[in-house]
Amino acid sequence: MTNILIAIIVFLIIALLVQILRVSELLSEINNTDVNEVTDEDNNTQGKLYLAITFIFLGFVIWQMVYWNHFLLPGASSVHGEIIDGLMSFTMNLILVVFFILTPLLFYYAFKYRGKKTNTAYFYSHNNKLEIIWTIVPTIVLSCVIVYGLQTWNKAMNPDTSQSKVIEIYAKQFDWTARYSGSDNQLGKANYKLVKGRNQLGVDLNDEKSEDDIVVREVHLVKDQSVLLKFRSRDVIHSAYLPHFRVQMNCVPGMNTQFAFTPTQTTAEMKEQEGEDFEFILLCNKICGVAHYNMQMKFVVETQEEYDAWIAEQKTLKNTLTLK
Ligand SMILES: [Cu+2]
Repeated sequence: MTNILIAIIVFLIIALLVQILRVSELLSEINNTDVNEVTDEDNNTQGKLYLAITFIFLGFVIWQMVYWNHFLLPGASSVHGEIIDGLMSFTMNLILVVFFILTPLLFYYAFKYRGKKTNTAYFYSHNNKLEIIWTIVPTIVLSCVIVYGLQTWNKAMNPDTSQSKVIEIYAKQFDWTARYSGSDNQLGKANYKLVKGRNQLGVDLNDEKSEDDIVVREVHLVKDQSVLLKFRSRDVIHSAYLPHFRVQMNCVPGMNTQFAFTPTQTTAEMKEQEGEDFEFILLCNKICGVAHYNMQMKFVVETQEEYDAWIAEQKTLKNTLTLK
């Protein structure tokens, strides 16, 4: 109802403006003047409005940056996340510096060269020196940004995984399940054809590597210890997203993808920093269906002792499936 009323009001305001315009046209016809003629006074008003807009617009940008700053993620909680944050702040700062220099100039020149009755246009075809400067300077700056970006990508995507603990993250509509590879650090084979009853991941129980695999609904990691997440999806493309670790990887049916990282802060340390409600979470970042928003799994980062105590309580998959 409110929306209909707003629409009617907007329509009436437009109708009113049209009528005012019509009246002023009729008046000018009576007075024998041309309403479409632009006077120097009009140009002065427009020029000053440009100057006012510069301050209002830049003020609004600064206000947004300060007022909404708390919506940004806290600093990265992983080794590679810190270099990704570094790239992000470098790029943002570069953009902001250019923005805060160019925007005032743009509006100032619109004011400075506002129309005047006595002005005539100056003919200026082109200037080779200027063309060279504004081609070469952006080329050098952008090339540096690209090289910096590629180096960051290489460091983040190709870490040494020889010592990483292997954990499988399994996506399906609409939840996550994790499988620890156990003491052999090797995941048993799995196949979608074996998905049955409580064996929701389709793990091949005849494969001896699966003997010590542990299936859980919450992931525990040890601080400063590298972990290699291997992703699978049962149905559609999901995207495993761990914002605090700056980790994101697609989970594609029929394909294995992976991401290795090292957490640098425990959940307890983050709770001290960000408040008691803080949790590391795994989200799905692909709109994969109606309950997509519900795909969440808790990640806990803790000390080696806490982790050992937790993992000792977990039953192996083989045990869970044979204990009816
Ligand atoms: Cu999903």
